[in-house]
Amino acid sequence: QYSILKTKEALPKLLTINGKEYPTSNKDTNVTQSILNLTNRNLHLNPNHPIGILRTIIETKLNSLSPYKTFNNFSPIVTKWQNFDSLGFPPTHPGRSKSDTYYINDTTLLRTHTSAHEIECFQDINDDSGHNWRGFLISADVYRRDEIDKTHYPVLYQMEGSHLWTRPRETSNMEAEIKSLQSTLNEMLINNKMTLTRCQDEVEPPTETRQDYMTEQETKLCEMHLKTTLEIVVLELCRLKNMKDVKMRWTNTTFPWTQPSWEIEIWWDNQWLEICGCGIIKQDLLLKSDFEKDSTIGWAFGLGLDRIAMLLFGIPDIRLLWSNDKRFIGQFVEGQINTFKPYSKYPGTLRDVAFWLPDILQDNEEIHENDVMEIVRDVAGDLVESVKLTDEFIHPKTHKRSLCYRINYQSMDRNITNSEINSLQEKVRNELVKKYHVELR
Ligand code: FA5
Ligand code: MG
Repeated sequence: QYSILKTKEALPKLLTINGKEYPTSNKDTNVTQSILNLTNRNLHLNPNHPIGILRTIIETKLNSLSPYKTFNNFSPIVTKWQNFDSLGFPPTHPGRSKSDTYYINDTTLLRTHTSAHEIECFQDINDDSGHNWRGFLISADVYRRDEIDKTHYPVLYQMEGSHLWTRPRETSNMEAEIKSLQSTLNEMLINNKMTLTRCQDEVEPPTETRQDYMTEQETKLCEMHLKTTLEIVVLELCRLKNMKDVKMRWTNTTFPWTQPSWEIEIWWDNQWLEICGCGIIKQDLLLKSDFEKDSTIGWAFGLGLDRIAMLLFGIPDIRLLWSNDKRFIGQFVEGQINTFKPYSKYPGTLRDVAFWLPDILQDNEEIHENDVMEIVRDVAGDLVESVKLTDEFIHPKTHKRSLCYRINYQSMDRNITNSEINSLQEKVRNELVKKYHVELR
């Protein structure tokens, strides 16, 4: 699908990505083939992957509050203008550097955040006037040059959201909308017996002043609407994780295209974890998106999905999110926040044990799968990965019942030798006879 791009020396004149050709340059091109190979994984669109599950949960919650148009299929290749200039990043901003960003050439790059699509989404909902969209949601993979370890990966997933009000038609209703959001939040707390503590940062950076084109009242209402909406999202995630006492804080920060701006941190495992940046959209960006001067106000946020997914699903290593191993992907189901069960990277060895049940166990007194499991656990301890019933039948003449169990012997941290497995299997067989008087086959 992609043209070969192995080393700087082998850099082709043109790079073909998803059927489109991009000129390269030795000076600017720093994207590698292994990074390009990640651009078509679309974990956020996989309904049974933690990233996809999380994306759906948040999208569903937000759409229950207001109609947001969703955009989940943007190409990761954007212009420097989309990613930086249009948002007001100064020419010297460190995020632009080749050490932080994957460039395809001087003008084209892999987006470093979903904010790169804000303008086209604003334009889209502006044109789509038949619908009463109140804003948009974008989910996508974003690329940042970084090391690879347990918590860092060159790709992460973000969800961007925005909410707009047209003056004065919609702004006149802001107070009522906020009241409604606040009662939704309070109901969530009461119905789920949860508490929400908003903490204060010790050294709070100064609050940015409001924009001139907005009144103090509008700025306050926009802030309250934004914060209540995102608190509802945080509560929803904690509710699904069965967390009762939620601690979070809002910190002042800056982004080139919002004013004022904030970050959300949540208290998790005894530390503050930053999950989201947000703020009130600068009028300049709305003007670039073809809204009429002074016609519109609104907020935007950008939420990091990977860190939240790792916490909610108990995933210890960010690289697991990119695994194709069935033992990983097979653990997650749409709409559920299952806790990840670690598996061994050493291969397992399957052994079957088949036996006839004694007469007294033919009908009522069953051997439960858990009983077999317990015997195996007793004998093999942590060297057993799973025990499954694989066959069961009744002999037509003797009416005896036969069961076959398949045991997967597997260690988390070493290879187990065959003779070791043989001796464990022998013990399991002996125990079954001793405990349940089965007749081994
Ligand atoms: C942004 O990317 C802004 N585009 C967010 C924004 C949108 C602000 C709209 C205002 C309006 P930031 O670089 O802080 O901001 O990233 C946002 C979130 O992405 C972070 O809070 C974090 O949850 C996640 N994130 C960022 N970098 C990483 C990383 N290296 N690993 C994991 N998550 C990350
Ligand atoms: Mg940040």
